[in-house]
Amino acid sequence: MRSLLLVLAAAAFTAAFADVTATCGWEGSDTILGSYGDIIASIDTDPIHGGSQSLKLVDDQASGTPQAFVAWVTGLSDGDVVTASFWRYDMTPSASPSCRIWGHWNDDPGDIEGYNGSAGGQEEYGPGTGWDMAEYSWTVVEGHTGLVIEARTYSEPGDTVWIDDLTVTAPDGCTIVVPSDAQSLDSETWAAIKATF
Ligand SMILES: [Ca+2]
Repeated sequence: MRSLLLVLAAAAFTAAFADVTATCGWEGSDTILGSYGDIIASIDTDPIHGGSQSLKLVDDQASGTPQAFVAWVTGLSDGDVVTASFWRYDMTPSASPSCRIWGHWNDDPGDIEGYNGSAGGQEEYGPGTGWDMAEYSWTVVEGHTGLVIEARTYSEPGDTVWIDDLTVTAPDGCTIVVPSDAQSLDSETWAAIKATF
């Protein structure tokens, strides 16, 4: 929680339009905030986009599209815009495994598992020639107050993608939760965040 607050405070003082920004490079031991479907998330050291670690996602279900929750934005109002990006890695052009950035509404600020419908996401699956940046912007509609940002994997069981260098920007006054980059705060950090809701 401490690192998150520092990020938010720094962003609030420096952003031109008073947006709040949170980042994650998976440089600590936190992996993901939650998931839908069966996906195995772990910290890896090859390949990496920045720093010395990345997030490895392995599809662990027979069919469908597992989702790894990588960020959670609360305090939203209609018309607000949330933009998120991360770098994704696969080496299979026009074939699985692939990865897209996606989102769903969650109007319960106390439960990351809440679900209030798909918010849509990225159309294209990337070139599949190494690292490329996946980015999407959502505009809040229909009274939604929270958004969970997902890394979706499109793959067969066992297929693997990596992601790194997540950035999420939301209007001033919103709260953004991302996995902590702090090495020593890992499990305590997320527990503390959950306890505050
Ligand atoms: Ca990294």
